[in-house]
Amino acid sequence: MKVGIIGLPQTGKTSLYNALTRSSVELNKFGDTEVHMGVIPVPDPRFDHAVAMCSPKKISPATIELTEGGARIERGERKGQGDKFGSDFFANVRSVDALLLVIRAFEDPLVPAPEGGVNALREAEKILEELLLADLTVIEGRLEKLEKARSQKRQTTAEAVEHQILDKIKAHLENLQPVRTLDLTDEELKAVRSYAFVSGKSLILAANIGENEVGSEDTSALKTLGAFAAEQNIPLISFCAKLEMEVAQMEPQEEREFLEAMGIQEAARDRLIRAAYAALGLISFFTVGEDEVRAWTITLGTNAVGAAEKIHSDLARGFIRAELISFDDFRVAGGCWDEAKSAGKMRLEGKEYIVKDGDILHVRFKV
Ligand SMILES: Nc1nc2c(ncn2[C@@H]2O[C@H](COP(=O)(O)OP(=O)(O)OP(=O)(O)O)[C@@H](O)[C@H]2O)c(=O)[nH]1
Ligand SMILES: [Mg+2]
Repeated sequence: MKVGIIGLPQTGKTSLYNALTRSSVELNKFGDTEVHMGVIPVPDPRFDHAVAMCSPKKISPATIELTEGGARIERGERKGQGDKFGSDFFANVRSVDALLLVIRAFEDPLVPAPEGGVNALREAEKILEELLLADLTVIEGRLEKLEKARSQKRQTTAEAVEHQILDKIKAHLENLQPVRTLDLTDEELKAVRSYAFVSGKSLILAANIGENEVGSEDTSALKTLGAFAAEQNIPLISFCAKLEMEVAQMEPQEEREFLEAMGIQEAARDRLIRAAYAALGLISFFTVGEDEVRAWTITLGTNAVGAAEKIHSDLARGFIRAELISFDDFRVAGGCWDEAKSAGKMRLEGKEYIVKDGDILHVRFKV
């Protein structure tokens, strides 16, 4: 899964990137247009439990690929100009599955604020609108070509279908609704997948709050943003990027103590990753053994063959049965696969079985 961090200048995007990936990319490097990319393991206590029980030679947790930076927004130089979104603003996130939108909610006289001051709600609304506009621009450009072809009676059947779907999406966008909320059939989705509409991606709002607000996150600004997010059905998470960046450099023990002292229940790293999983409707299943304990990411509702396919296409092609232990049974049995199996916790499931979050699978197959 790929996640892209976006947001206005000086909102804490790079700080958040550093916190999530435990890196130390330099902040405030003037004119930095570099794209940063990092792979982070998905924290999962069930996975840790399986590793402890199986002591495998190899450990492969689920991962998220994170990108940040590269997009240019020019700060309006004169009053009233506002921020200008370059055409490349969303270019770097076309290929991601989910967007992490950083909203500035911290006051700091040393960090240049947007025109009109810090206003989390206005900022969120602004970017959401930019997402819609970016998609509209793409659609209008394409529709112009399609219309020309139609008027010259040289439109293919595929183009006619595409034309119809784009008209539908355009109307939706013009109603200020993101592609994300438009009900499209699988076929329609397939026909326009290559556009990678930015307003069609899963979205998570990440409010970057000040150090002094940590632990008492009921400020009126956050409440207003929260109400907006709820109304738009967008998950919202608040954190302090500056602190989280420091936390990410600590040893686990030190980190726990620091978070506790600050009144932070759980590092933003863990909360954000979980939110991204949930927003994308993703779950994990595991394969366990002495050689490797591995977490696999699938979408909610994937059946046993689909899960097998994830591991290897041969497993799906020659699928016979899935040997399966639910995570709760696995935990109760103690030990690794063999112990749970001896305890009578293993079941056999067919192709159509819908894999549950945390299931432990072993695919019987023959090719
Ligand atoms: N007080 C405070 N300052 C922060 C916080 N998060 C980031 N900053 C500061 O804000 C400035 C910008 O942070 P970055 O992480 O570089 O923000 P950015 O969005 O990557 O900025 P650009 O790349 O310039 O768009 C830095 O000086 C940070 O130290 C925060 O939670 N509190
Ligand atoms: Mg930056």
